[in-house]
Amino acid sequence: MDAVVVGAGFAGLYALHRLRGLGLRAVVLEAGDGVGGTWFWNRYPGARCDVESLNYSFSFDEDLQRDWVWTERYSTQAEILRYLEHVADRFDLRRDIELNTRVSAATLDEAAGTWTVTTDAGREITARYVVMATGCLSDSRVPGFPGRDTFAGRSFHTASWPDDVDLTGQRVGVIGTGSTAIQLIPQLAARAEHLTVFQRTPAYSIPAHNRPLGAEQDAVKAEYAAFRARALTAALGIASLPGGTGKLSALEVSPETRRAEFQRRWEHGGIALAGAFHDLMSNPDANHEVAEFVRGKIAGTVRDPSVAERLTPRYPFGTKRPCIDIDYWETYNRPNVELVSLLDDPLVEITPDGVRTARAHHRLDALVYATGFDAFTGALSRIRIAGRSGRTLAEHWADGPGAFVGVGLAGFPNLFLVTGPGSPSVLSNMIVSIEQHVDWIADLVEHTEKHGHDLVEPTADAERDWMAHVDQMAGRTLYQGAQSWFTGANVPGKPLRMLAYVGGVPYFRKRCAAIRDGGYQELRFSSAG
Ligand code: NA7
Repeated sequence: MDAVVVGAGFAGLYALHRLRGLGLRAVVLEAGDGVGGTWFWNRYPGARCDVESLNYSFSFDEDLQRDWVWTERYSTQAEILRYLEHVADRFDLRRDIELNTRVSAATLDEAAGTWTVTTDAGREITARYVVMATGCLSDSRVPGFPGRDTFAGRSFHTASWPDDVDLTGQRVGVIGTGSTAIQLIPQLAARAEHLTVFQRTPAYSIPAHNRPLGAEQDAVKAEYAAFRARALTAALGIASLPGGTGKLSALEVSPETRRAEFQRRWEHGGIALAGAFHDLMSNPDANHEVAEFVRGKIAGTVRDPSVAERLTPRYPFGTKRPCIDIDYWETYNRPNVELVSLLDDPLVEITPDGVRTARAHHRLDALVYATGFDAFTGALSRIRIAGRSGRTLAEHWADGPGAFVGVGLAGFPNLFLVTGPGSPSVLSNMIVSIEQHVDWIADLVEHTEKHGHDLVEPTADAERDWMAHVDQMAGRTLYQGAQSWFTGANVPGKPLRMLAYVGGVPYFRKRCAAIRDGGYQELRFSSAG
């Protein structure tokens, strides 16, 4: 093949489309038995995107964006999966996608200028280019709780929700209170006889105010190009946030004005609150104001003050990804929902019929792990990637993961990451970032082909300088040092580094465009052998 793409989610589907457009013979290898990536796997009750549908969709094809009809402000997993299946059919992608095919290794042959991609089944495919469209949140993790394997009931991670499970009338436990759990908990509470939530760190959550999409969809479609253009000027790559990112400091306005702005955005719903003032993520005092605002909402919603207190986060707002919910705080007012704070009452072990904490044994029929992912690097680390001189990606990343503009790795020519570490990725609308990365990769491949080069990779200096910039920008914010999957702190032993670029979508795009327009000075082109 000319190119192998790993993964058939948003990134892999678009990469196949673009590479084909260059006249390359490309194949997508996908571990699942369907397309959709993240949206194929995460099918727990309540799974939705926390970016609005009209933003969280491909912009590369005018007819596609006009024809597809979204039904709700925030799409369900099922609807996004239907959309991706439609994309696969509409652009005739399936004939070059191999499902049930997990990639285990990718090895560079320097002399030939090719990569050999090996699958779990032992098949080898040789290609000149490899695109790792493996997702930022695709490698799920279940911590090694003592006794985990002794549990006699059903237990599973949210990213591998079984088709045949029915938790109606059961005693159910959930470990975790991140974005996933916050979507899941109200759904489980409505069907379980009893739901026990095991919470380590409380979350900040903002109501989605989800609703059916009415006339606003037609209004956006009437000027979709302008709507998409506005998204590219927004730090998060999202159009239509009321007022965008505020120009003022939270500390330069009166308490009444500040509160009114927070309230306006709270009522709008979703991530708009995080952009109320420009310094919420850089100035601890400004951050304190928005954190206190959300704490007040929790206290005002959860009726039992001791439950409200345990649900109240005390770390800076937004340093763990803020959650967007439907009836999350209200769920704790239900009589069948119990909150166990593992900070006060640590988890001791999992037993055959429940979870034992320091103070009690919680009897359960089913146990759900909403315990998150090895973000950014987990899926890549599972593949043995060996570049020049046999040096592996694990060796390359020994001191901390990174990539030149989140895409390229020195010593790994012709291998590209999509939304890898060092790109805005999860701090942006993923679809905006995926399209930008795939387009940038396609332009680079085209340039490489046109000029008769065999191999292209960033220089070691360019990669180091970019990641120094990523670190420096993160150092100006409250993200640095956060105990979150943003920094790898949720995976024991993972080197700590803020892996998403905090500089925003517009600057990142400008920088990538300048590299291309400047003739790729930061990259090294070479001949095989
Ligand atoms: P997250 O946001 O990583 O949440 C995982 C949750 O699991 C979080 O509350 C963790 O608590 C908890 N957790 C993890 N390990 C443990 C252990 N050992 N003991 C107790 N609790 C634990 O993953 P999600 O799936 O919710 O969301 C991921 C992203 O997907 C989300 O942000 C969206 O972008 C989509 P902790 O905070 O580590 O104390």
